[in-house]
Amino acid sequence: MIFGKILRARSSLSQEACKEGEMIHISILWKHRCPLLAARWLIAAGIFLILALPVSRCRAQVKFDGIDDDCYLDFTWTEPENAASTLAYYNIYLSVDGGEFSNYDTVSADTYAVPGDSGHTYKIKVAGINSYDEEGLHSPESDEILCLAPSSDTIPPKSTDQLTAEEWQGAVLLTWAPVTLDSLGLPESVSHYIIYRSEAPFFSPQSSDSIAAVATTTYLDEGSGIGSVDHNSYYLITAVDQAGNEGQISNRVAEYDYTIIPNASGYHMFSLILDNGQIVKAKDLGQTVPNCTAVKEWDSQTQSYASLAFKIGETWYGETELHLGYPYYLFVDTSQESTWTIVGGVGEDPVFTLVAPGGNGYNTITVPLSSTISLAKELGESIPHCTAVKSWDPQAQGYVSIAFKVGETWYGEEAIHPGQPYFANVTQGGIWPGGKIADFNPIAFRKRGRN
Ligand SMILES: [Ca+2]
Ligand SMILES: [Ca+2]
Repeated sequence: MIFGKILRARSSLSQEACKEGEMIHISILWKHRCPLLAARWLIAAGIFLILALPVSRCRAQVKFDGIDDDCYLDFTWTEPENAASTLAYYNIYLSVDGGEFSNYDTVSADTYAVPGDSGHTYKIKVAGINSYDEEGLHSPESDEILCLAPSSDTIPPKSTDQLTAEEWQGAVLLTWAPVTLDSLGLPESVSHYIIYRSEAPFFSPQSSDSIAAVATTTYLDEGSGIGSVDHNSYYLITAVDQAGNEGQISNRVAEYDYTIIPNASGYHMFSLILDNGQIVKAKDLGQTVPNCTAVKEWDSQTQSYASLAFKIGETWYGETELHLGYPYYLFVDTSQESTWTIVGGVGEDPVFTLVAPGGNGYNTITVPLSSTISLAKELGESIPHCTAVKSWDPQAQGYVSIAFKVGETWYGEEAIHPGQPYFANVTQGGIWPGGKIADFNPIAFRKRGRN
């Protein structure tokens, strides 16, 4: 698709305008490549010229022509209706960078393409020549046209940290603020945005990850993994300017699903793995999960469960602030299998302070989205002073041992999934992951999601 833009034109001349003879309109066509295709563009100011020729009646009809994808300035004018009998050709006079006009070329057509060099300005005027080689009056000068070739803009657009995601009718609706500056903070003309999707949370976008290019600031992905616990979709976008420079990546957003199994009544263990900006307190989480009536957490200091929120009638109670990335237990009463989907911002990895009151203690953890751990025994091995790892079985309403240590050897071949909660026993206090206390700021984390 090619875009051409006419800056100024007049499609017909009034009879009054044709006082002293015959006049011809000249217009310039300003054109550039389709932004979606690529790189070149010309910034131009329009012109229109009136040309006197030794021919008869004036009935101008402006014709626009020359839409293509190169770096040419196409001037177009209209031959008077009765000029054909006397008009032989036109002289083209060209001025570069405000210099003197010189006879640049001749043309028998009523259009002429001046090859433009980036950063230079061009003006033309034309004069008709009749069959006796007599030159008519020169037309007025065109406006000055600045040519900006593709190579002149090498500064990519700024990245956005304003990408948000929400669920909309079973699809992921992405929304972002328009990018209006380049990476230097100067005004930028963005041509389009590229949307990338991957099942790897912290993927580096490749062209194969791009799922769409849009000029708008929203995108609805109907091919997301919503509803599938085995396929979760992670997104980021980039902005591309008119010259084809692609900016740095945006913040990341995602969808993530947990299975709700049919249970007479029982707890599920979910992690608040994404930030949708709306689940802040315990009661918010309870309200979000279908058929949920209570929210608890594991208190590792006392080695017991603590109630955080509950529902009485239709009213939820529970003002405790939750921690993004942390596991919670949700009491769900449903006879149908379903999924709980959370859609929102991907934050920094949570960090867990593990405790061992009396020299032994269980702690709840979430395997971070950035984790590359794939087996339960590797998870156990990565946790300082860990001796056993369990997962919650909502069907049995109990824990299942998935990894344990005998002597110095870890056993446990079960697959581990980022974003999933686990129960780990330690014999001394420690920090996981990372081995040091990270600067985890739940508020900053929250800002990355949807506001
Ligand atoms: Ca730019
Ligand atoms: Ca999914």
